[in-house]
Amino acid sequence: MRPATEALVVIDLQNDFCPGGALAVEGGDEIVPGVNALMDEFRAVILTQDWHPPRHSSFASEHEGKAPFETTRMPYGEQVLWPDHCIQNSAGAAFHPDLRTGEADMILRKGFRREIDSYSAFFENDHETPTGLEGYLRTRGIERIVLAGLATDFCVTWSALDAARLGVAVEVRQDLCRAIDLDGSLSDAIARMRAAGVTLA
Ligand code: VGL
Ligand code: ZN
Repeated sequence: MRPATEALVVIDLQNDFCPGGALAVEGGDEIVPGVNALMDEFRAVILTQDWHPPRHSSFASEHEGKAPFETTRMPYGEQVLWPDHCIQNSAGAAFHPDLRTGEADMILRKGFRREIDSYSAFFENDHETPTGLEGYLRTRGIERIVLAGLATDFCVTWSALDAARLGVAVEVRQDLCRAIDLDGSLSDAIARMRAAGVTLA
């Protein structure tokens, strides 16, 4: 058992990011058994859930003439446009059916404001609007997090970089993550995590 100062944070292990889902990540479902097993080592387990209202501004379908995986300029910066995914209360937004959700101390939902996307578990994509996770970790005395989940090069990386910026020690279990990998986004993400001092296991 690990010390109470460490938490496992499982990012977006939801049906829409698994094979057959709206924004399927190759092999996304393969990590479920390993993530489940890892939960037994931790005194604190947090799950995040991508949780968009219908017509969310990150959906390509909201931008005329745009296709999924193209980008657009939003007031807060460049935004990749996605297929409609993880719509609140839909089957696609549910956790993978084999994930041990009962082990979670907290389930953190993000991306619920229509006008702004939220990849990171800590901040929305403006890098300013907090989700509340920092306060949760600090008030529980958690100083180190281990990350697993989907997708390596988006929500996992953005969460890891924010943790490092906040002074929370962070390890990414690459074997328990899978990537979308748009135009080299995975190698880019790994380089940025390395540079930020994230432990890549
Ligand atoms: C994610 C794209 C859009 C993720 C979420 O979980 O990595 N990616 N929404
Ligand atoms: Zn999303």
